[in-house]
Amino acid sequence: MALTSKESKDLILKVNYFGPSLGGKTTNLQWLYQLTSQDQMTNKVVVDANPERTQLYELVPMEIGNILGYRTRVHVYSPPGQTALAKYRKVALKNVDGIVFVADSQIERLEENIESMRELVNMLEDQGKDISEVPLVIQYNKRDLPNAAALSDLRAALNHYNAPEVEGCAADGKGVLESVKLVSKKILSFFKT
Ligand SMILES: Nc1nc2c(ncn2[C@@H]2O[C@H](COP(=O)(O)OP(=O)(O)OP(=O)(O)O)[C@@H](O)[C@H]2O)c(=O)[nH]1
Ligand SMILES: [Mg+2]
Repeated sequence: MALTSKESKDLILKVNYFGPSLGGKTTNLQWLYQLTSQDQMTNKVVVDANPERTQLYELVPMEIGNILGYRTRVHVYSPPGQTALAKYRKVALKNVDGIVFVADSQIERLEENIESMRELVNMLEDQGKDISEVPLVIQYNKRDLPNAAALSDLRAALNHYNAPEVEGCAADGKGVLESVKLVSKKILSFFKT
């Protein structure tokens, strides 16, 4: 969490979308970009050059209003999920305030979800953080697909942290705003205490 200056009372929350490649992180950000009206947009969005799979990261800066007297903005990052691009995920996790883990609900991707969650835990540990102390929301995405695993199975495999959960279909914008709102709320509740 960055206080840009005490005098101006600007607060910037850094939220990172994490999860296996092709799970729907960029799709979430595309919706956030669409849903954020121009006057809430604090800066130009950074869009990755590759439309298919993220190579570096995307960023959507959003203004969420005045909270506790602070002009509060959320910078939402989506790094690449491809296994080979772990170094960019690691960089994007620096000084993170909150995480939305985007799981791919498809049954055949269960292992990749687990592996991605394991990587997240380890990367946070490398920063001296315990995942259970980081504001986390788990979005079970692609609920529209016929091969989606049962929620109870996904929960048992991924949510060992009592994290709030969202059922998503990011392709249709479902669960997108709810996820970012939930994680912002969690971050701010930590801030207040
Ligand atoms: N059926 C379905 N398809 C989805 C959903 N969300 C995303 N997709 C599709 O899944 C594909 C991958 O989505 P991306 O948002 O690019 O995935 P990503 O997690 O950013 O992938 P990386 O950048 O490689 O990490 C795209 O073709 C999306 O249209 C969903 O809820 N349902
Ligand atoms: Mg992406």
